[in-house]
Amino acid sequence: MSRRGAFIVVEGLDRSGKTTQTNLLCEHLSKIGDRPVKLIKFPDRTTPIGQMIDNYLRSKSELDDHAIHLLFSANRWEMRSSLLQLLNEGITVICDRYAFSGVAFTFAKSLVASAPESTRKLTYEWCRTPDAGLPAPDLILFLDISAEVAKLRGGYGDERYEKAELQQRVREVYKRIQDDMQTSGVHWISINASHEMEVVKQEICSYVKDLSNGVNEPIKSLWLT
Ligand code: T5A
Ligand code: NA
Repeated sequence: MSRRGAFIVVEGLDRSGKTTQTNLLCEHLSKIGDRPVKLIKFPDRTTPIGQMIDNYLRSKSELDDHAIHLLFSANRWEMRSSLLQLLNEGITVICDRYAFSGVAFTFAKSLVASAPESTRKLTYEWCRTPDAGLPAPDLILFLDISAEVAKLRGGYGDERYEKAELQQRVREVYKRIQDDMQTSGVHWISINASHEMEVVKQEICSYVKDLSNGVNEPIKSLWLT
């Protein structure tokens, strides 16, 4: 396995089906590819930083919006060396949420009318900066769904960010990130996630074939020019 593993990120709104689809994708790539596949997710709630994030998301603690943003980013940086090691060992890595969630959710908060003044002053650039330099994915699969349809799915409403206005803003910010990524040459595919699970799965599978046996190019860095 001289080729490094592919790094595939799945993004989307809450309840868009990321966990369902990353599991299915993992199975599919294990079948069609010539190498092991590993599934990771952010936030990784198992580390000390991840536990702070978990408490915050479940409203067991309060944090300034800047501070929680930096914790989400730190939670990715603490995984960086093991992520690179997996890819360099030739393992395909599928990642449930990444830096794009970080930007989408924090910047969306700044667009909500009732946000505190310091949060309303957050800029898109500020939101991107802490994640600049992390390993860049080879492919981003964005599960697109309206906040209304997502809301009808099981469990919606338990965590802090699962509110209609914020989710609507998150979807808008993801569109901006999509444009941003296309101009930077990173492959971003938007998938209609309101279809049945099997239909979404088939569409996702149609985009990953080329990556199943690894990648020849070096790993790029995110948001560095
Ligand atoms: N966050 C995250 C930040 O603010 N900054 C960051 O940097 C990061 C990384 C937690 C929160 O943290 C925020 C974003 C989030 O608000 P999380 O732990 O990933 O992030 O939690 P969620 O995204 O909320 O994960 P969910 O479990 O809610 O949603 P999924 O994974 O998108 O959806 P899934 O697969 O669990 O499916 C949800 C339900 O819908 C059904 C499933 O069976 C399940 O009941 N379902 C479908 N139903 C109908 N049709 C389909 N096609 C379906 N697919 C799934
Ligand atoms: Na999930």
